[in-house]
Amino acid sequence: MKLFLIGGFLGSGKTTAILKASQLLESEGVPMAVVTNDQGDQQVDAAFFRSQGVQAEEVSNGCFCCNFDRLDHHIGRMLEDFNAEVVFAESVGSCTDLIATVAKPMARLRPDLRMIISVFTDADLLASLIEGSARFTSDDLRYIYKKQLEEADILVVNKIDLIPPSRLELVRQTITEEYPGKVLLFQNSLKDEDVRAWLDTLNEWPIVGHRNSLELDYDRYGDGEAQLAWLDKSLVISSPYGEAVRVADRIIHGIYSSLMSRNLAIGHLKFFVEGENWNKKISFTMTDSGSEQLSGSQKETNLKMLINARVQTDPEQLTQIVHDVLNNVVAMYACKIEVGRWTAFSPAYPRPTYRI
Ligand SMILES: Nc1nc2c(ncn2[C@@H]2O[C@H](COP(=O)(O)OP(=O)(O)O)[C@@H](O)[C@H]2O)c(=O)[nH]1
Ligand SMILES: [Mg+2]
Repeated sequence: MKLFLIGGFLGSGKTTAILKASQLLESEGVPMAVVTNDQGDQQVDAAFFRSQGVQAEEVSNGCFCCNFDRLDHHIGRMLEDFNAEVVFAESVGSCTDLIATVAKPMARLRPDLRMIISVFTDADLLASLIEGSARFTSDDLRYIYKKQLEEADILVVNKIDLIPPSRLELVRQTITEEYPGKVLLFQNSLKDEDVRAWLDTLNEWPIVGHRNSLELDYDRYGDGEAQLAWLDKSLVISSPYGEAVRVADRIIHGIYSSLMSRNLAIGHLKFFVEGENWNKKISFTMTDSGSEQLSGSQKETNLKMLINARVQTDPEQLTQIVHDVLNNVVAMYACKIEVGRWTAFSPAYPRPTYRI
């Protein structure tokens, strides 16, 4: 079996690329599965993969490194119950140190597994970081970002469709200088051909005998992680007049606008919305313009919504922002919003199960 470990910052396009790769593998009859991973236990990515017919399990409440046994349990099940030939494991976007805490322990435990680490980076965000204009100002977050890139077997510069060739060239030059010897792919993960090329590179990858663990300052890593508060929340929206889609759009764009107006850097803000016969994932990252919408015209009286947010603030402010938006929307529309399970917290100091 092949284990494709996928790292890279929040919103860099990991889920998008994995989904397209899954569809390509499915069309070839290759049994595959995905393990998602995030700080909370209600994950938009897992719900989204399942809604697309992909076999998906989740490792919750912290990154793979701190929940290694859960990751291994899922991989074991995918091998035994499902005969998976390929498993994609998508790590938390603020996580690093995958070689020491995931790849090496896994290689000891499962020596027959072929493992390859792809790290995704958003071309626009990387160009902004190089140019000094990125929205996240924290040195600790930049530190995590750079450390993630250092671990890549394959470094995927993603979303190349969103920046002009001159900025892409700047990215190419900088990466080639700073990370010599890495295999670089320039990719638009919305395009079949590009994801096909990534899959081909993964499939042809030689078995890696040894990787160097990162030299990592865990205090800086822990500080960076903690600066991005996590929130997950499930809602049920009921509108007797069939306006639930419009209400959902107001919630989505209300939260986004509120974060932007306070100048809070969005790591990733994701919504998974389910109607009677349809569902949609809406996603905002540090680099996009927030224009994505639910298709507004259909009438629905009930919708389910799952919110995942990772934002550079504290959990209290994040909770308050979401709470205020929900109250405003209820005051504006004749609707009911039932809040189900939710959590909000600053991720704890990373304490890996193993570190080799
Ligand atoms: N234009 C463009 N958008 C992309 C590309 N890859 C991902 N996206 C978008 O970027 C956002 C975040 O993607 P996602 O896969 O959820 O990122 P993840 O957090 O790394 O898993 C989504 O809105 C995607 O549609 C790409 O290559 N080009
Ligand atoms: Mg994802």
